[in-house]
Amino acid sequence: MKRTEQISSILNQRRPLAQQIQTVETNLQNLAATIQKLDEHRYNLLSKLEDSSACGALREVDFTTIQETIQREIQSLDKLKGRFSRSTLNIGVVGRARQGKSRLLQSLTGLSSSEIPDGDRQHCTGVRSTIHHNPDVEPCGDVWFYNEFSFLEEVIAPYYEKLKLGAKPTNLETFAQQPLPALPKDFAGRAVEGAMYEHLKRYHTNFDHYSTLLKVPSPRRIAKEQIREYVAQDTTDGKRIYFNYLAVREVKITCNFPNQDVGQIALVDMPGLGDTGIGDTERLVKTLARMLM
Ligand SMILES: Nc1nc2c(ncn2[C@@H]2O[C@H](COP(=O)(O)OP(=O)(O)OP(=O)(O)O)[C@@H](O)[C@H]2O)c(=O)[nH]1
Ligand SMILES: [Mg+2]
Repeated sequence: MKRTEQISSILNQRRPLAQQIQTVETNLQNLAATIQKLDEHRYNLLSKLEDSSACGALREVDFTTIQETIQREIQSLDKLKGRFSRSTLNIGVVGRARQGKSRLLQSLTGLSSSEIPDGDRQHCTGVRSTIHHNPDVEPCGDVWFYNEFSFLEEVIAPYYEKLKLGAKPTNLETFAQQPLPALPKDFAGRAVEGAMYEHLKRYHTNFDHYSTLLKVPSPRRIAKEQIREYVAQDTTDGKRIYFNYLAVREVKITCNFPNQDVGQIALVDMPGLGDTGIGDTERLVKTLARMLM
């Protein structure tokens, strides 16, 4: 079987699963509606009943927890449905920094270092990018930035928690203008925490280089020539003058794969593990989930 057919066959096997998930979701929504009615009925009964032990027993039924569980399940199913409905097979590459992940993706697709930056100096890939094939448009990128809230919550707060740095900054000005709290003495000489603290310093020291991007609407469309300055940490000749990546949550790159037969594959390029200092396990799990779907 040709590669195109093999990829299509996997995608076709996956689609009916999205339908099945939809059925389960609808059932759960009906269940939630029925429980809501039961709950209303309970309140009606409570106002009429005089038997105190029966009233007590009725009050004890915990519909709230059941409803919360159902909503959580619906959210998880929604995510799964999204994955099974995709029109591409997503393949991610995970590994430590400078092992050739980006270069491997270049070889697989025939793309160049302008779309998938690689580098022979230090850590190169700065953010996760998903690379899609579309022969009908000019190659370009769509960049999603963190905003003030998500940047503080998802990027900065975990450093403050894991490194026990005290109260987390509640706005960008506080983060930028106040000096970083010192690393607690318990962590002195510890490699992992020390490296994490260096990463946090990178956000703090270079704040002025990327902070305006936290206020621009997402996604921002960029030309192929600009991709590197949003996803990489250095220029092709190794100059570490790029800081945009610190404000970037994700980049979607659309281009024309020279190997058209793998067009229905989307590739996920990731920063090397150990590079961002935090959230590696979480990132790994997310990427594996993408690959398995
Ligand atoms: N000779 C040779 N060089 C390679 C090979 N794979 C990667 N390289 C080079 O090794 C260097 C690092 O490769 P990258 O693809 O940037 O590594 P990475 O794993 O993406 O690194 P990070 O983005 O920092 O995590 C680059 O200069 C690549 O061109 C290979 O198979 N042979
Ligand atoms: Mg890379």
